[in-house]
Order: sequence, then C-alpha cells, then structure tokens
Amino acid sequence: MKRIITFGTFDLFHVGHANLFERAAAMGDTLIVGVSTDDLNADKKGRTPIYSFADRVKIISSLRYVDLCFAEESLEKKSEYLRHYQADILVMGDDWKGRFDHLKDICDVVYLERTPSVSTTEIIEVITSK
Ligand code: C2G
Repeated sequence: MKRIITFGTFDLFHVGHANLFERAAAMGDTLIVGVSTDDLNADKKGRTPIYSFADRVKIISSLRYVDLCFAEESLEKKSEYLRHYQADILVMGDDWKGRFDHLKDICDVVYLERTPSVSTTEIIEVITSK
C-alpha cells in the first residue's frame, strides 16, 4: 500500500489542482492532502485566501482522488507530517522544484509539471479587473 502526500492552499479550486490530485493519486493507493491554514497562506503569499480553511477542506475532502485531509500549519513541519502520515512519496508541483529535496531521507520526493495557464493569482486578477 503506497501512501502519497501533497500540500497546498488550493484556494479557488481549479483544474490545475485537480490535475495534480489525479496524477498524485495514480502514483499510489492513498492520497493524503495537507491543506495550508489561512495563517500559513498569509505568511507564504501575503494575503488571506478567498475561501476559508474550512471551505477549502470541505471541497478537497469531497474529491474522489483524496482519502484524507489535515491542516498544514507550517512549511517547517513537513518532516513531522511525512513521518506521522507514513508517506512513501511527497508529490508537489514543479514551482516547488528542489525545495523539498532535503526530505528525500524520509520518503521519495517527486515534482510534477504544473498545468500551464491557470493559477489562483491569475483568476483573482481576471475577476478584479472586470
Ligand atoms: N499547481 C499545479 N498547476 C497549476 C497550479 C498549481 O500543478 N496550474 C499545483 C502546485 O504546484 C501545488 C498545488 O497545485 O503543488 C497547490 O498549489 P497552491 O495552492 O498554489 O499551493 P501553495 O500555496 O504553493 O502551497 O508546503 C507547500 C505548500 O503549502 C504549497
């Protein structure tokens, strides 16, 4: 039984997120998702997510690719999360390429190509410019 883990904010859930989950789920038997808290996202991106943590968890938990969600409270706690959830593979989009290579002593680390031409930031820009 292979356990796959991934992390992200997944704000304004879009097809890039779905493609990542689809490919990550196909790599193993169980897909576990660490969903960034509102505070962590504010730290990472300098803004509060449009969708609250509770709403993002509700959307992500309802996807057939996803078996389990938990709160990602800090980027620094990754090794703790990987051990706690007994992850075999950490999967991230390639905008994070190299950033988690130090975790390769705990599990495999794989970066998948991002889906081109879609991002939460761009969606916000398009909507606010209308
Ligand atoms: N993603 C993708 N294609 C896109 C947009 C996003 O494959 N067009 C992927 C990202 O590469 C990431 C995941 O979807 O792996 C979630 O994206 P974000 O919500 O932007 O995640 P981020 O806030 O960068 O959080 O611990 C790491 C993080 O918490 C990552």
